[in-house]
Amino acid sequence: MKERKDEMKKSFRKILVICTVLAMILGTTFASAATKTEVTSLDGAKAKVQVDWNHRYTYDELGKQLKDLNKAYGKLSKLETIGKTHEGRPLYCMTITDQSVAKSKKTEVTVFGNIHGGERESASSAMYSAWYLLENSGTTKVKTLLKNYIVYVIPVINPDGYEQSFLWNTRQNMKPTDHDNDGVPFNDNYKDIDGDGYIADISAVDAAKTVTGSAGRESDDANKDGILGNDPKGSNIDMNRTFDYLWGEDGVMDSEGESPASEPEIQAVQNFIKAHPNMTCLATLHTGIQCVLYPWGYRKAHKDLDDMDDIKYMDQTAKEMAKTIAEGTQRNFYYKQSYHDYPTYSELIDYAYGKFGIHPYTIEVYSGGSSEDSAYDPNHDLSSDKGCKWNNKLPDVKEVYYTHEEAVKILEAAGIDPAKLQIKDKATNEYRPWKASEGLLFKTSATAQMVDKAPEGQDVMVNGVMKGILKMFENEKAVNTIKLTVKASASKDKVKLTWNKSKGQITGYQVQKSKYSAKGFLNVNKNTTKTSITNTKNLKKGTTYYYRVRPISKVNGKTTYGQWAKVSVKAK
Ligand SMILES: [Ca+2]
Ligand SMILES: [Ca+2]
Ligand SMILES: [Ca+2]
Ligand SMILES: [Zn+2]
Repeated sequence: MKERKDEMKKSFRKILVICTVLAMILGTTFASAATKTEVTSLDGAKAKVQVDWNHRYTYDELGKQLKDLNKAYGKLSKLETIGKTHEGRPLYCMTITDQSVAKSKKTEVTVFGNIHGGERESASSAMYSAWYLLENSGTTKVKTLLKNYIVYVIPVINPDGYEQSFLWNTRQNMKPTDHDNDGVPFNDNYKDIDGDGYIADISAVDAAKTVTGSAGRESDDANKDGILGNDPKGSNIDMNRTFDYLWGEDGVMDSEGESPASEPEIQAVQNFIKAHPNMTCLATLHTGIQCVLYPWGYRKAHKDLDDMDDIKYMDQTAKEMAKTIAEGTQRNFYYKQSYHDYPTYSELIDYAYGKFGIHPYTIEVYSGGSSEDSAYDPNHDLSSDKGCKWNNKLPDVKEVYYTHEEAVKILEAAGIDPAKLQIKDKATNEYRPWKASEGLLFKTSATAQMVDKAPEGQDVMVNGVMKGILKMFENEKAVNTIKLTVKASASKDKVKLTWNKSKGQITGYQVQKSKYSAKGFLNVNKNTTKTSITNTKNLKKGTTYYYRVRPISKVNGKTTYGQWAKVSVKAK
């Protein structure tokens, strides 16, 4: 045994030497072979573009990451600007696909992120999908995917809101707005004046530290009216209520802007969707709850309406996505028709589905905080929002009390005249001067303390959500790319055809027959929803018949066909 072992050791050593030499010669080949193992957020060190998925990046930094990815994977990616924001920031769109395969043979899908500026986890998640696909483009899985799909990633629809949210979390865009009607927009934005880096809500308090009124929110009162933070950056517009679909028809004018698609960011998104009529599905990522939602936002599904098959299809896909994301993140997620979460008008998903028949899904990627029942449960009822929290410990509300004298110093250092400071009195709800008997209490919420941080476990979140997005891709094959597998069998006076139930936007199947292999085909059934058919008419014993079957997709009046799959059989 011993000798044998030594022999083995020797030959093993020889192999090692050969391998080392080979590795030196074929260094580059070995390196590229190594990238074939999947790179995830958790082992991102292997990636060409280094990203810390637990870091909160600025919009400029996200732009840099996209440019770096585009440089590193130029053959698979294209980085474009599809528009500009009010503040002049570019709206990026990254196209990811294997360009050697013709466009007509691929399914077009889109990932949108961050229509609501403060929901930055959604931007990280969209960025991750671009990063993941490119960094893993050497794996068989992603290679195949990029041959079959064109993936568009628009990671941030609202860059201005994204940036403002480093100061104060807001979902709005930055259309210039003059909240205090002094003729100058945004001339009392929030500003940290006590030097802790965050924006507090300020209360006037008496000697017993009981709140006597509100002193507004931290600012340097640039508009000099004595009221703190009364012209902050923010438009009062929720861009996800401004799409040109049933705009304004809810009868409540609140956050939907002046007219349909009034905002440049949304015009860019609408133009992008219009320019990609073959897109079959999209995901639009949000933060705030943990779920997958599908159309409609404005009304319930109804069994008598002709979109019911489609609604059922999206319901099933949303369920599979929610399940996949829950497993991937090890947190609970749910799914619902968007209306049942809460009714809304003129959302991106209603626009995309209502106008173009695209299957759109809202994915809400994160709900901060924790509740007693938020532990991951693999058997969690996917239709219930119960326990769908990320189970993170968020910072406690921070309260700092300043005596009148201390507060005067802080105000003066910020250029504010303490004698002019206005307090909205708690009892009268009217403005009045700040009293010498009052101190100030700075209260900083958990959200305000999180403006520059990513939540704990964001790296796990982005990876799990990516799996849900891949599930959406897989389910949503464009019908023109689908070729079925058809089998035929003959028995006395009968030919039976069966075919597979393929995933994708299929609403029916067309079946034709001919005596010739390449001509003369006539319909056996123009449109059946079944996956088998029995032909008894016009069969002559001993004659060979040719059949062909293709899938049909009819979404919102638009009919598309898949490829013919042929089979021949001799009648009995
Ligand atoms: Ca103003
Ligand atoms: Ca502060
Ligand atoms: Ca002011
Ligand atoms: Zn949102």
